[in-house]
Amino acid sequence: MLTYRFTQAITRTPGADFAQGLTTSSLGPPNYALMLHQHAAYVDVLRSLGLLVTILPALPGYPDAYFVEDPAIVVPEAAIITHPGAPSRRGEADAIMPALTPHRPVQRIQPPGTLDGGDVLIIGKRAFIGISERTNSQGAEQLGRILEQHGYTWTGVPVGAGLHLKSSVNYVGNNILLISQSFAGRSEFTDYRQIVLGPGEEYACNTLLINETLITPQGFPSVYQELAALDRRVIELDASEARKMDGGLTCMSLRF
Ligand code: CIR
Repeated sequence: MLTYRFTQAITRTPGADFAQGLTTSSLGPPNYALMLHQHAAYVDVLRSLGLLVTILPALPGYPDAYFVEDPAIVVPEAAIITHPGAPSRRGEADAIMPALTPHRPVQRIQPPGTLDGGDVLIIGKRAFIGISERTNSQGAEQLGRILEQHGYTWTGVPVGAGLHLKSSVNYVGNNILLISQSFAGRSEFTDYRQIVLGPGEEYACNTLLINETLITPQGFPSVYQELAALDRRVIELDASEARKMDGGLTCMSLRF
């Protein structure tokens, strides 16, 4: 099942303080000029796919705010503003709201529930909500109830290791998931065919499906080959600087 067609995206320019964002990576210090360059290339690709892209300005004091996927979830029926799991990111929720109110009725996750959009994988009318370091079971339950109001079913998925659910599992169309070894075969995902990525390839699980096109991180040639064998266009993008900050291609936009 294909998710609905995207016509728009919201992104945010990385701030000069972006290197102060949260990270567990040991890939070295990120470079701001390169980050801006890679972000601009990302926006260019979204535009080349026909999306109308809104670029919000950097948000001083919130170095992770360009990972706009986390403070909101957008479905055709609503926008849900989250209560991000990391205290340093909570202010991003109010900041993203004005960009969404023109497009969707807005609902909100309330504390003590916490939720990051990176934990939310929606495939058609089915939602998988990761319970992770950032998303607690109250947050998942609140989102699940909101989605139920709009006709969705949902399943909570314990994430264990890794930042978010979508660090390890993403939908690539045609009923296929791109999934890390540690999630492969889990009971929640048995309805899908799975392309399992092995050790060293996990980062490429964070591949973004925009309508018929897959955008995948550069540097994973065998993953590229597997994706190219699907009946889709595949675009590689260098996400090295976002990766140093534990982020990837899905994290840097809200699509709707
Ligand atoms: C964080 O730790 O919150 C950011 N440095 C990275 C967030 C990545 N977002 C995502 O995977 N959706």
